[in-house]
Formats: sequence, structure tokens, C-alpha cells
Amino acid sequence: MAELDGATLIARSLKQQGVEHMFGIVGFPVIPVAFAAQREGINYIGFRNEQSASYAAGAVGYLTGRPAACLCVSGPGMIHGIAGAANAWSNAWPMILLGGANDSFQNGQGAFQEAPQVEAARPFVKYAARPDRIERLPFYVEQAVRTSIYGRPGASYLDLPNDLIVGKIEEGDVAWPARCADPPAAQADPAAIERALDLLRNAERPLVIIGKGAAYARAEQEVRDFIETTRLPFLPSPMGKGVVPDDHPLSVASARSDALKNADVVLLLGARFNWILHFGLPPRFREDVKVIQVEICAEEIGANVPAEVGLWGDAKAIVGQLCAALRDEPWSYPAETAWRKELAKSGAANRAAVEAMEHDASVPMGYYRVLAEIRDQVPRNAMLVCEGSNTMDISRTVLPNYDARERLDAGTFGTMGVGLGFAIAAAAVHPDRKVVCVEGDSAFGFSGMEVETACRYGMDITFVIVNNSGIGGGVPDYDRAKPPPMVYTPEARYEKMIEGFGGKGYFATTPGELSSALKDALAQRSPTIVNVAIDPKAQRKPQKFEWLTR
Ligand SMILES: Cc1ncc(C[n+]2csc(CCOP(=O)(O)OP(=O)(O)O)c2C)c(N)n1
Ligand SMILES: [Mg+2]
Repeated sequence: MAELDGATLIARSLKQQGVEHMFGIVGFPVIPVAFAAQREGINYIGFRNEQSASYAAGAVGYLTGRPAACLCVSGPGMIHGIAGAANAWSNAWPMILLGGANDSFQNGQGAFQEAPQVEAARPFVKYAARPDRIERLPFYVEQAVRTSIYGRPGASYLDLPNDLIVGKIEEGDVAWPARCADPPAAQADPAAIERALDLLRNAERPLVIIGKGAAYARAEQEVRDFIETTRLPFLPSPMGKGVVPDDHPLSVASARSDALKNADVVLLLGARFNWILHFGLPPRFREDVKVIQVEICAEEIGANVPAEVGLWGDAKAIVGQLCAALRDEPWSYPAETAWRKELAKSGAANRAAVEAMEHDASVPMGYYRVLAEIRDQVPRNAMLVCEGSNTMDISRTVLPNYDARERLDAGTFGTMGVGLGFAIAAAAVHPDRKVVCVEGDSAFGFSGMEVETACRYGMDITFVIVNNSGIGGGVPDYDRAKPPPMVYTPEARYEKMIEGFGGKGYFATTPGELSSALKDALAQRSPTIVNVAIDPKAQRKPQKFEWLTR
């Protein structure tokens, strides 16, 4: 009978458990794991920094519902990988962090890159373990994968000592667990479904808020049916965009502040009342708002605002229950109500203010002009990645999504530097689609070197850098001997970076240059950078609650 090494056991069991992608950087002691992954048919992508690789692993988990692995060397590599585990923890996305570790028989001796890795991972993962025997590696991999996707998704960590990776075992001595099934989709209590519908029927100012939990649950068909049937006004969270298309007539996203502030009954679909939704509290919400909460994590129900009705389970299953109950007893929110009129009025006023800025042809350009040009040129099924401060916030309103899981951004953790890893993850999952990655210049700088990764794998990604020479804005004239904390090099030519790796770069300062650069860039089927110099003083449209945002 054949002998297998630990690296093969790890890779083979990952593949068996539905892990299709592995991102990382090789070195001691994980080189054999990367090679084994390739042999076992896992798509291995070598990154330039483990942070980006770990962000990419979380994004794959969100996009596909099965985790990707991030492979790190011991010590500093694994520490970099915690960035993605923490990002996945905050976003509730599954991923597997694999940290190489020193030989277990050198523990405590000051071994090469020895570090308390399991302890370091622990607060950010649902599961952290150091496998104890080679033949039990598949057992640990199954535990890590299952824990990451069952219940509220999150990261798992496996600590892999060198002696386990290179150690050998007779194939017959290995116990292979079965492939863990996709998580069971739990339905909510039928009595609670009735109470939820009663509450909605009696609401004067109902609102549906669609979160990325609904996108993760692949609930788009059910949510669309529900919105079509009930005719309820809805708005998406930043990554809930596209579950129902942004151009749907019942979307009140352009009246977001007023919709949140005045709703009397809110149906939360896979969204949390955290900072993104202003905790569900006054002054952004009514004191007496009644909440129906559809949530996979029981402990989340009632967080910050007590839920009038808690619907605990899988968003797809539960919205399916709501739709089934509505088929038995049809109901829709009336077509003519004061609430609809108010929302329409507020939305129209906001859209008019934004439209003027979108058409503004002055040079230097502002955000709205640039983002409107991107909107007008990207293919309808493009994967959109957006990060930055103003760049990201404005992109949320200007760049529409038409389908679920087509937008990735800084997310619940507000992490800058995720964009390039996310874009690479999106290209890995959807190699047939265009990925457009819209980056603030600061956001881009966190992991700009991953442009080389995108070029090496010939990915169809257009990076657009909205360049205001700084964090949230530059300073046109400053003392070069003492740059202010938020500035970066004025008019930095980031597009030149990609030329060193065989990609095409463009620099644009006027609407005309931007339009033709984007046209050419999007026509390529390989990585491009469009670096757009905008007014360093350009800002977002004044917000009603500016003092409460970041
Ligand atoms: C990891 C991390 N470090 C720092 C920050 C603080 N931060 C918030 S937004 C931002 C960058 C915003 O600038 P940019 O990406 O250029 O977008 P802009 O607002 O200028 O369009 C930074 C550094 C963060 N959110 N995450
Ligand atoms: Mg900037």
C-alpha cells in the first residue's frame, strides 16, 4: 500500500471538503502543501502578501458558500493572515487559515518563526486547532470546513507543524471523513411567520432592509418574489445590493436616510443593526420602530434593538416561508400611501442633486463624474469591487448592481487594502466575467503590489484608481518638508506600475481622457490600471447626518 505525506493529506481532504481555491505565499514549512494542492486539483494562487491572500479567501467564501484556504508560513506569514481571518469574522464569511508551524518537537526552544499562533488566531475564528497526528489531518480539515460554514459563517484556523506536513503514513491507516454537506437550511417557527406578516400588514411605513446575509444565503429569488408580491419598499446594505436589482422601482435606496428615520416596521433580512445601519437607534431610526429580524445567528436577534419578531434560520428558507404564506393569503402594501409619496419625493430630490454632479464636466473632475463614467461603461454582469472612503461611499450610490454577490467592499470591518485580494478572488471564481476594481488612491496603496499577481495569472481585471492624492482628500499645496498626515504624492502615476508586469496603464485628468481610457481598458481581457487624477478637494454630497458618520 502507498505512503502518503501530511501535505497530501491536507490538500486531498481540503479538496474533498469542497475547497477549490488556495491563496498564499510559500516558504518554510508549507511549500509541500502548495504543491500538493496543485496536484490534488485545487486552484493555487501565489500572492505577494498574506494579508491580500487572506482577504481573497474570505471573499471566495462569500461568493461561493464554500471556504477557500489561505496558506501562510509560520510566524510573520501567519500573523499577516490573521488580517483576513479578522475581516471574515467581522463580515461573517467562511474561510480556512492554514498556518505552517515549527516542528512540534522544537516547541519552546526558540525555533525558526516560532510563535503562539493558535492563541493569536483564536479571537477571530470559530475553530482553532493544532492537529495531533498525521492520520487525523483529514478529521481536522473536515471540522475546520464544517465549522466555517455551519451557523453564522466565519474563519477556521489550522496550525500545521512541519513534522506533520512532511511526516508519512500508510494510506490504509487514514480515516477519511465524508464530505460535509452544505449547511441545513433551517426554517423559522411558522407561528412567528404569521406574526411577522401581521406586523407588516398593519404597518403604515414599512421598510425591508436587505443585507449581505441574504446574498450569502442565495435568497435572491425568494426575496425578489417577496418584494414583487408585497410591493414593499426596500433598501440594500452595501453588499446586499443586487439581491434585488438596484434599478427596481420599489428600491428606496436614494431616500435611505428618510426611509430609515421614519419607518415604523423594519424587516431586516440578513443584515445587522451595527454601525452600518446606525445600530437601529435614534436619531437615525424611530424610537418605537418595530423590527422583524431574519437571522442565521440566534444571539444576534435583538442586538441593539429588541426584535418584535425573531425569525431564526436560513434567509432563503425563511423568505420562502413568507412567500408561501402570502400565496395562501395574498396581501400587498397599497400603491398609494403617504409613505410612498414621501419616499419618492425624498429620492427624487437626492437623485437630482447627484445628477448635476454626474454631468459636471469641469477639470479637475469630482467623484460623481468619474463614477458615472464607470457606471456607463462597465458590462451589466461585471463583478464590482470598491474601496476607499469617499470613493467607496459614493460608488455605493452611483454604481448599480443587478444581481446578488456582485459587489465586494470594505465591509463590516471597514478594512482598507482588501480590494486587490477581492478582485483576484472574484476573477478566480468568475474567470469568464469582467472584474472592475474601483480604488481610492490610499486604499490601492495598501496592497498595490498584487497587481503583479493579477498580471501573472492574466486576470480580466480593470483597476480604476480615483486619485485625490490622499486619504479622503489631498492638500493641493503643502510644505514638502512636512507632509500632512493624510496626503500622498500629488498626481502619483500608479498606472506605470502595471506596465512593469506586462499590463496596460492609463492616466486621465479630463472626462474625455477618462472615457477613452476606460473604453480601451475594458476592451482588454487582461489586467489594466486607469489612474484618474481628480480634484484633491472633491467631496461627497453633503449628508444629512454627517456628524454621525465616520
Ligand atoms: C486597514 C485600515 N487602515 C486604515 C484605515 C483608515 N482609513 C479609512 S478610509 C482610508 C483611505 C481613504 O482614502 P482613499 O482610499 O484614497 O479614498 P478617498 O476617500 O480619498 O476617495 C483609510 C486609510 C482603515 N479603514 N483600514
Ligand atoms: Mg484618496
